[in-house]
Amino acid sequence: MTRLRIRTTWGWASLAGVVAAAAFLAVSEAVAALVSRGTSPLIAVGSFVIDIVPRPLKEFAISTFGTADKPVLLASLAVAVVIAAAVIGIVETVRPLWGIVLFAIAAALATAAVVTRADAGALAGVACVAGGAVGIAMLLLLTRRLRRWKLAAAAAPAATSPVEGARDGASVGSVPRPPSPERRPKPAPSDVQMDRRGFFILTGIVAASAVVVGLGARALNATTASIRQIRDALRLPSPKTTVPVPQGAELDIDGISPLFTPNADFYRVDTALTVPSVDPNTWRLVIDGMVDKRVELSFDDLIALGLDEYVITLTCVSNEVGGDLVGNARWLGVPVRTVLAAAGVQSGADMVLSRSVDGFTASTPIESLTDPGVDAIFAVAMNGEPLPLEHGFPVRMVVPGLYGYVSATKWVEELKVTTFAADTAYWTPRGYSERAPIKFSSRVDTPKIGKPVAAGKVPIAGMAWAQGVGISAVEVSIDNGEWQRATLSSPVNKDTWVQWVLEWDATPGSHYIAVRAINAAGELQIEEPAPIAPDGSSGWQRTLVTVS
Ligand SMILES: Nc1nc2c(c(=O)[nH]1)N[C@H]1C(S)=C(S)[C@@H](COP(=O)(O)O)O[C@H]1N2
Ligand SMILES: [Mo]
Repeated sequence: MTRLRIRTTWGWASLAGVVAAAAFLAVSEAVAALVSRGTSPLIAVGSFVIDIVPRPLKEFAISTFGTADKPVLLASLAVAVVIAAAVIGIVETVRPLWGIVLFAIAAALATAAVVTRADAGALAGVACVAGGAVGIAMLLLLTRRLRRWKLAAAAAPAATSPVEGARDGASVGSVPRPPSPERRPKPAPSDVQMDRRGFFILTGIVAASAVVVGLGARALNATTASIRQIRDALRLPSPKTTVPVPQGAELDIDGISPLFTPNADFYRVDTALTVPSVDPNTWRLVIDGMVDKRVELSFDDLIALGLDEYVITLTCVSNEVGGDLVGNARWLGVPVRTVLAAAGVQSGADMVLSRSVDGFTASTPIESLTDPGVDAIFAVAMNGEPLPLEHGFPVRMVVPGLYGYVSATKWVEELKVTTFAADTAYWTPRGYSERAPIKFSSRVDTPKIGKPVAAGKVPIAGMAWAQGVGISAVEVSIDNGEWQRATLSSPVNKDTWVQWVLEWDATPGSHYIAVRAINAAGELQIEEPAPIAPDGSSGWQRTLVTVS
């Protein structure tokens, strides 16, 4: 590689380094907004540095700057980052690839700092790695451009830039002379000028994009973080009623799903690119459409209606037979019918279109929301805590017996009482049915396919659900043998899944296991397989177990 002299390039080279670093931070922050919801690599690295600052220095900072110690430390960190980025830019310009190596080391250190933060998690590390890759690409791009310009300038000192031209000739403020073609033979933009312009344009574009993306993502992450704090500080009143869990509701079997799905393990399905940040203090629920009077409720208004506990198993239409897009939780909420009654549903309405702050809509048959026998609720708590942000904070709907996409609107803000003829929900034009009751189903949790078990007594166990009706039996067939009745856990209610188990004397070899449920209405689970679209999968799960 041709050598460039630092003296002629250091300024622009520093700029290239700083802009590449800005791209790194912006992309990290943006990816963090998408994948790790509110955790910020920037803040994580800052906190990490604060944590590792030696105690004497920390004490010096506190005694010198008082409560401003953290901003001062962060500002020093920012200055350090700018200096390091500038040095990397210079190194990469005069010694190509060495700057990249330094940049990669810095990005790796930042990633390590981020993933070791307890509150950031591995996904924030992914954000850092993505940012690092983009930063390196930008550093490469910008310094290559800069080298092209500077090398061309060094090779052609005569075809010089206007700045240098001004130095040897016309002085500022002098009367412009008409250009004389004899003395100035090259008025068209030279290669040097083109390369110079190329570098400036590219630097400008990358810098502007980094600022826009970075600030946008930072704002988004900051909002999410502040809503998270509001949620953490929220104290909900105790429910008026709770749901008793009967003896024997939970079987003690290795590998079976727990009766209540912990929030952290609860499946999440939504169309939201980033989790909506909804402040309960400004949130409003509007009931409008075919109603006698439009109703608007604040979060406090809703809570003031009184909370009751419900246990309802939620299921996604995208759940394949044997799949895990199903979960069970204790919810605290208010019946939807109470709120609809306050608005007064007009005759002729057959559907409620619920709308989320993010534009998602669900079409729920009105009887599922008004029937006193169906516990359709506005839920505000899940398993003993306010709804997690990703599960619809501050308020979502939960309707037993209907797939989530036609009922379980998260971050709900409006219920429009309407008709199926007049309104269409989000998934309806996208290949899914406008009505979608849950097809009751059963699944094997253990033994798992690909996980051999030892011969002898082996429990075959799993879950079964028939929301709104209940499960009356689960049957298992081994190697196409007779259907045997499994033992069921005591159901909490008809809307909740049950566990089942069949003790099996496993003999070495491969065995087929099939499972099917019978609901409390005496109907047999549909045997005919169906894909998830348009209204949910069906079929009996058949799985293969290896016994050694
Ligand atoms: N706002 C909004 N609510 C939504 C969805 C969505 O995409 N956006 N998806 C629905 C679907 S398809 C399902 S299965 C459930 C999933 O709820 P969960 O993510 O809390 O498990 O939410 C429903 N509510
Ligand atoms: Mo779903």
